[in-house]
Amino acid sequence: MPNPLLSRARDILKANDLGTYTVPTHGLYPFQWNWDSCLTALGQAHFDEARAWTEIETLFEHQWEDGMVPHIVFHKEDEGYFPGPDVWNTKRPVPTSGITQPPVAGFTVRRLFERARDRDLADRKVRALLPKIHAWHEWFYRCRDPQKTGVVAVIHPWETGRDNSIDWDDAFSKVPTDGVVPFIRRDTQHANPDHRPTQDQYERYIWLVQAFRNLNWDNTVLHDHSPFRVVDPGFNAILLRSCSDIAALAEELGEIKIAQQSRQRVAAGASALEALWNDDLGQYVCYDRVAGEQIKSASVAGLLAAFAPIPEERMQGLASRIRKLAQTSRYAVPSHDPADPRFDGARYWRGPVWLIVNYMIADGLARQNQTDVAESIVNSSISLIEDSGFAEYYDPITGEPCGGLEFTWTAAMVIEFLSLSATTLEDLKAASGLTNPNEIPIVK
Ligand code: 9WN
Repeated sequence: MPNPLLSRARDILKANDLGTYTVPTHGLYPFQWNWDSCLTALGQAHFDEARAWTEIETLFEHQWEDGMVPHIVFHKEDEGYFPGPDVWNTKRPVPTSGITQPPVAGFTVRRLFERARDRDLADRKVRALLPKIHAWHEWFYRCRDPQKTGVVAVIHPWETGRDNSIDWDDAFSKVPTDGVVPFIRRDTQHANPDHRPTQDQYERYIWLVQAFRNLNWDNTVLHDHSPFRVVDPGFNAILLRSCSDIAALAEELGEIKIAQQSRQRVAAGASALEALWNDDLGQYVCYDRVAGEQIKSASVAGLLAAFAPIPEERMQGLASRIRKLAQTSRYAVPSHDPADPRFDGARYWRGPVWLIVNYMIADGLARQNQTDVAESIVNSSISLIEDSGFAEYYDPITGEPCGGLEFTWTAAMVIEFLSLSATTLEDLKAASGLTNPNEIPIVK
């Protein structure tokens, strides 16, 4: 008999599918979001490979000429979301936001390709997508790492996808709020305001949007003009993993230049990541490029670094850190350390568990031989869904479902987790395309 969670997950993907893209959930998020779509495609592919490729293709149809792939594509008008296209005013043929999101597309595309049942289709799709994904990666290094440090900065908290993380508290306090045009939030009409960012944070989010808009969304100047420039280890780990994955694809398809450039990015980025390691916390942390110092905040971004090829010693460190967190939290993996007085189990990225993050951490741990911790994350994630349904995020202590309900990427991750746990963690390694572990440039 089919697992009821699997059919529920499939129903949610269908209900949120608008044909060529999928909304994260109706009401709260009525447009296409960048990393949501890429992770959603992984779930879709189990049922309909062609539909999964379309999800990624639709996103890349709205790539900017400079290479950036925007964080939201406003396909249709909808008054239910703030800030809408008029606030961004990016002057695109189809309106988009003007910032980006974690570049998980490279990872997704490789995984879709490795698992493809329709090989011809996958071959055609990857050949077309590869140069676009590579252009996005190169955009990051050109526009978000002008000093060529090897790691890229984000210039808006929304870019990290971890909007109100405790990581930003100090750095974000330097973003002013004067001159912000009064606005009405829509998010708090759809979701419990106690589970969402504060009004003060929203004013700073909008101040940045207005400032970038006044600079005509010119990515050659935004980085240096932004009062918020943070290097996030989780974000960089996703970029490095995607570079490494498209390098492998490019080699297979004979795209030598893409392969070489991507491998160079991985080598430089993986060694630059080392400067984000914090011995006191036993994990990676963010770096405030404006203040010129590490941000001593124990968030899940530092654990998400496991998704990238990192040295074995660091991987072991992250595994033991996750084991310790499991003693203070009923469900893995809290987005912030519950021992920190600033932890808030229900408020968005200040404590709650997010299934997509669990998925990427578990994947990274498994491919670098930390299978027991990976397995405990997979099992905890499935229990959470059994106990609390398909929410946007969850309180890690109580399991309370928070934010939007019937959530697309949660459903996609459930499909992934069930297919993994139905097999074994050895298959997770195989699923990552790691037929030969030496193919991944692990930094020693
Ligand atoms: C702003 C869609 C997105 C996710 C982000 C999550 C949330 C948006 C918002 O929803 O952010 O981009 O309006 O709160 O933080 O990770 O991509 O699910």
